[in-house]
Amino acid sequence: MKEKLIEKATQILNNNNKGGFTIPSEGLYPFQWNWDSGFIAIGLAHINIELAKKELESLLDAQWENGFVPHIVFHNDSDSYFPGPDFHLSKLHPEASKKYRTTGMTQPPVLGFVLQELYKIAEDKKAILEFIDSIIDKVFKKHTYLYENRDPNNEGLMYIWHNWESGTDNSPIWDEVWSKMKNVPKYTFKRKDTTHIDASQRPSNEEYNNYLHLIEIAKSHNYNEQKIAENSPFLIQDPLFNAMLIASNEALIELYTKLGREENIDQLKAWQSKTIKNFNEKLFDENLGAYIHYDLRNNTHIRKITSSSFAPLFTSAPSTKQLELMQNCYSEKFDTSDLYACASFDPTHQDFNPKKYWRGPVWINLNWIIYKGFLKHDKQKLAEKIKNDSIELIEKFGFYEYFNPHRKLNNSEESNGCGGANFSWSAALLLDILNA
Ligand code: 2M8
Repeated sequence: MKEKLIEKATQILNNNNKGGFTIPSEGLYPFQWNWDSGFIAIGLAHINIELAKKELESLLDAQWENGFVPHIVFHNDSDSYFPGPDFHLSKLHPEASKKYRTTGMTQPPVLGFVLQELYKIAEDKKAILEFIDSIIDKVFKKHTYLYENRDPNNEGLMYIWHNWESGTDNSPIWDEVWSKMKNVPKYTFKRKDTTHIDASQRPSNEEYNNYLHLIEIAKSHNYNEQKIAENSPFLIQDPLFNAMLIASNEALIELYTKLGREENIDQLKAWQSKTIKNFNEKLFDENLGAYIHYDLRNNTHIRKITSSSFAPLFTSAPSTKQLELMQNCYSEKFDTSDLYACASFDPTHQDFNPKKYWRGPVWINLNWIIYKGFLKHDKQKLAEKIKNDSIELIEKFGFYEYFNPHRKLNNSEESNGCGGANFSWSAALLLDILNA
C-alpha cells in the first residue's frame, strides 16, 4: 500500500513539474504558487533533492528588489486561470521583478522552515548546507521586508491585506470583513475555476467581487505598502501567517548557527521575542482556547476557530497553559469520531460547510502543520490520528485538493475528495508523512 501511494505521489509531482517549478494542479492552478512550492519542495526532497532546490530557486528568482516574494509567479502563459498577470499588473510597483510577471501580494512565509526540512531530509548534509548558504539571505531579506512594511504599530505582528495572502481564501473569518466593506463594485469577469470545479465547492461571485476590489485598491496605490496599510478595508493579523513567520524565524536562527554565520542572528532573535510576546498576548483567546484573527482596520478580534487557530502548535510560541487550552478546544470540537481530522473550520459552528473550499473541508497542508505541531509538543496520540486520517483520505479517495471531513456520507456513492485532482502539495506532504 505504502509503495503504491509513493509511486502515485511521485507521478503527480512529475506530471505537475513544468521545468524547474511545479504547478499545484493542472488546469485549475497553472502557475507557480508561493507556499505551495514550499510544501512541494519538502516532498521533492524525498525523491530528488535537486528538484527540491530548483523549486525554491525558481520561486526566489522572482523575488522583488525590496525582498518581497510574490504569491504567484507567472513563468508561463495560460488562459485557464483568472485573474492572471494582466489583472494583477505587478509592474505598477517600481521594485517588482523585472524578469517575471507576478502578483503584488504574498502568502504565508514558509520558506525558512522549508529549508530546515530540506536539511533534515537530505542525505548529503554538506551539499545541502552549501545550498542553504546560497539562498538563506534571500529568505532573511523577505523577513526584513515583512518586519519593515507589514507591522505599522511595531508589534512584531504582520498584517495581510488580502484573503489570498492568508492561503485560506474563503474562510468564514472573512465574512465579517466583507460585511463591513462599503461600495464594492460589481465587476464583469469570467471565472475560470468554476469551469474546472463544481461551483458549490468554490467561492461565490460576490466573494470574487470583494477579492478583485481589494486588488484594485492596492493597484490604485501601485502596491505601495504604506498606502495600502492606510487605505485597505482588509487589514488582518492572521494566526497562520504569523505562526509560519515564527516557525521560519526559528529555523533561520538554527540554520545561520549551523552555517557559522552570526550576522543576522541578533536581528532574528530580537524580532522573534517581540513577535512571540504579542502573538501570545494579542492573538490567543483564553475563553475559546485557541489563536484567533485580529482585524486591524476595524480594531476587533474575529472570534471564530479555524484550523489556522492550531498552526501555532508548529512553533515553540505557545505557553504550557496555552497548549493545554488548545488541546482541549481541539479535542472537543475537531477531534470527534464522526470526522476526519482536521476540518478547516469549527464543525460546531453554523457557518461550517464540509464541501466548500476553506469553510470546512480537510486540507493536507494544514494537517501536516498540525501533525508536526502535536509531535513537537509530545502529543503522540493526536499526531497519529491526523497522520492516519490523512493517509486514509488519500488512499480511499485520491490526491485531492481538499476533503469532506464527514466519515459516513449520506450518499455512499459520493466521494470525500473535493476541488482539484492530482494536487501537488497533497502528494508532496503525503510523501513526507510516509517517510517520517
Ligand atoms: C488557492 O488560492 C488561489 C488564489 O491564490 C485560488 O483559489 O485561485 C488557495 O487554496 C491557496 O492557499 C493556494 O496556494 C492556491 C494554489 O494551490 O489555491
